Amino acid sequence: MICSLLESSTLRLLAMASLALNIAAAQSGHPTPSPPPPGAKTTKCSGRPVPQLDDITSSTGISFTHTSDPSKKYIVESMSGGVILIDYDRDGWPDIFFTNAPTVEMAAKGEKSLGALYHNNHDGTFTDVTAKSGLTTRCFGMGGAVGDYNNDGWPDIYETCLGGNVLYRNNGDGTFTDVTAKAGVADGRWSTGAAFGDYDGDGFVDLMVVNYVDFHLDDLPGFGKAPFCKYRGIDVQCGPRGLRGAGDSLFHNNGDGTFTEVSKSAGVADANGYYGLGVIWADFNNTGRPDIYIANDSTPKYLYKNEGNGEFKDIGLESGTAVSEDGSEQASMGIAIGDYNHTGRSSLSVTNFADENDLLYRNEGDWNFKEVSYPSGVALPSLPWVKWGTAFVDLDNDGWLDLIAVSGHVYPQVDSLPAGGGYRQPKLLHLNQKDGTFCDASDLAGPALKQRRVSRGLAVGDLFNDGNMDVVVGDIDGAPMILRNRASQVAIG
Ligand SMILES: [Ca+2]
Ligand SMILES: [Ca+2]
Ligand SMILES: [Ca+2]
Ligand SMILES: [Ca+2]
Repeated sequence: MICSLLESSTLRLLAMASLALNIAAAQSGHPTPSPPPPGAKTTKCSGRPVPQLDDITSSTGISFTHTSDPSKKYIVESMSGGVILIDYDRDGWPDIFFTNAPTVEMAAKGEKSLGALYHNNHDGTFTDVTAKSGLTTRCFGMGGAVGDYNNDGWPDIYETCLGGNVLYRNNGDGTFTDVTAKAGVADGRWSTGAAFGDYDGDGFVDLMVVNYVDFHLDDLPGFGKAPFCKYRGIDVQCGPRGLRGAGDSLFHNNGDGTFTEVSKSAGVADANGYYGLGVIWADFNNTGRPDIYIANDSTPKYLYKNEGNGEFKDIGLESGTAVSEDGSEQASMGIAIGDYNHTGRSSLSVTNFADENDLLYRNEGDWNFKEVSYPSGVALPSLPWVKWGTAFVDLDNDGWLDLIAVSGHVYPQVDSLPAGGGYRQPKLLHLNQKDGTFCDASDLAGPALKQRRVSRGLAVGDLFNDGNMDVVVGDIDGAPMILRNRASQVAIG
């Protein structure tokens, strides 16, 4: 909220009132977002080094390509493309797992997809070890999370899917075993985001899973057939507006390899059926007990405060993190978390749809967040694009977190429109100016970020142990991108 503490309660009341209006408007098509505030401008980075992100994919040996139906007639075909970094063999070098999803036509014939695990060979190349790793349970994959659920020191993988998620136990010898049934964490709905966090302090990580639309392959919404299946006058896939949402799951870790689903008693079941996409655990008020933040598409976001007794309370609206400053619910595809302004508190950034700016919620402490998207400089450059995976990451090693996001539209049909960002889109890079603001370096970090792609997943890590954080991007139409950060080879922006 861009206002003082006293003013903010008034603004939030207004926000709640306009929220009801927006939910009504949301029943048909895309509501019109508010225009940028007067005087909003982009600050291009200048007079400073800009880290160069080189596309080295072709020399890495990574040949994975996401399965794709080019027409994307169903929303479920637009939402995959997750990527996970995991040092599964604990050799000190991050390895990469890409999720994959079939087309609806394939799924109707009972076909599912195989993701891909690539082992980091320490020399800039990777080897496909999917088959021998046992990460071979096929599903309609989306994203996932890494956590050591059984405290044996080996990181395990949870993959989210449509119609049944998968928990892979890391056996510590380069192989995994699908333990979903024993662990009781399949869910079975259309799961998108997942995250591990120990909310009750018993030493075992618990698992929050968010679900998107109540989607059934045997009851497909007809392409272009209803008002909510139109975009700027053209026929597109239906949803999420107009479709039923799905609730969320919290799996409490019993400490014996099994979990118990406790979302109702914990207060995080999402009885509203909001369209969940992203989830993170973060200890927003530094009590040692992590809270939950959930990005819901086209509906208010949840900030679940950990009450310390196994229960959570949604304080999204009161905290200022449920909607934008003007009370709009937005598409909310990705979440980044980080102390970008060195206050000791975790702030939040959320990526949004085209014409909806990305959000920066500055954590002021005491559960008060200020939306500073425009004044911080991250909003305006984001407006043309449909943004997904995002992260706070210090790409130039100056000790201050920068912000990166990847983009790509959901409707291939937008290429027939005379205006707009198109289906394939570039990426966004905001460099931290150490004063609470960011400058735009999206077209200064080398050609890779400017290349138009249909990106979804984003993971950051030091792939080559050279002290520079690298970037891995999962695309839904085509191959992923491995972006090597050559922080030492800088261009002066
Ligand atoms: Ca490794
Ligand atoms: Ca483990
Ligand atoms: Ca726990
Ligand atoms: Ca930085």
